[in-house]
Amino acid sequence: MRKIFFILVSLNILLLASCDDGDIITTELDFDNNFEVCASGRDLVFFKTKNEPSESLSLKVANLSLADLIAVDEFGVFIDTLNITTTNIFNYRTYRNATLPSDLFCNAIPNSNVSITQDVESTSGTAPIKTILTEDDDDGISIELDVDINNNNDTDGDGLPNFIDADDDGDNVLTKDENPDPNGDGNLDDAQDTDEDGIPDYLDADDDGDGINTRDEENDSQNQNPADDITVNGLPDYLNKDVANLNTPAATAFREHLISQNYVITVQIKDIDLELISLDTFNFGVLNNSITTSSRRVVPEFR
Ligand SMILES: [Ca+2]
Ligand SMILES: [Ca+2]
Ligand SMILES: [Ca+2]
Ligand SMILES: [Ca+2]
Repeated sequence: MRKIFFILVSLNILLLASCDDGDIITTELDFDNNFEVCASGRDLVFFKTKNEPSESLSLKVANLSLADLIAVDEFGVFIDTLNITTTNIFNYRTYRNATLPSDLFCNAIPNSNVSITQDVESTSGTAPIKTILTEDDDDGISIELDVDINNNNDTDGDGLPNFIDADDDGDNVLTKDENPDPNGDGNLDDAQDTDEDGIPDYLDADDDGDGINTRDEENDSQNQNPADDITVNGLPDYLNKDVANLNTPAATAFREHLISQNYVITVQIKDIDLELISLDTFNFGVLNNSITTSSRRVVPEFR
């Protein structure tokens, strides 16, 4: 009789097939680290597939939505542990198909071209899920430098820490447009400093040193964008110390900020029993899906 055992070695599963003649055949199930998800009614199916040989691992989850997966708390974290049951079933399948179709899961009508050769399931175990949200201002400064270089997590005091503040000095000119790293080498020593006062433009409230704050140099249109107020020579007034119009109304609002969001959603499979297969812990991987990237818009309170 042919017996099949699975053991966990590091992050990989090794398939040991003990044949009648005593030979041991070892096959590595080397799924990559990503998994996918599809919604079916009120249920989700987490799945991952591979070819050569064609195999899949899947977990059906009842009463969980894609929105639930990114409903993080104030610290940007969502944690849940799903029970693998007769409702939430974990499956390992092998297929006769040389290449698996992209619509393998979540079809109301199963793909008639798919031929399953082996289908084993576990109705016990758990599936811990963890989501971690990271946000960035995409301002051209790494998150690490955005925090450290200023020794002040919120330079302009607008409530947005520098690593998610696209306008670090609150002058209504985006940091990425104030040339914080002209040669793009990650070293900010060459940051643009128009008035040469030792404070780079992206941290300087008065870039040209004419005594008028940059955000107040909107001589043409008061639209929270000093970059489009140009009086002479094609140079924005906020960078031209020879243009300082004291009659221009002072700024009354901050510009809108766009903050990008990235959700890293990981799933583990613990203590499953696939008939002849048992696993303590298997890293199902990181979700690859469009819901993991998003953004939010903020207009900081003016101060
Ligand atoms: Ca800020
Ligand atoms: Ca700025
Ligand atoms: Ca300066
Ligand atoms: Ca100025």
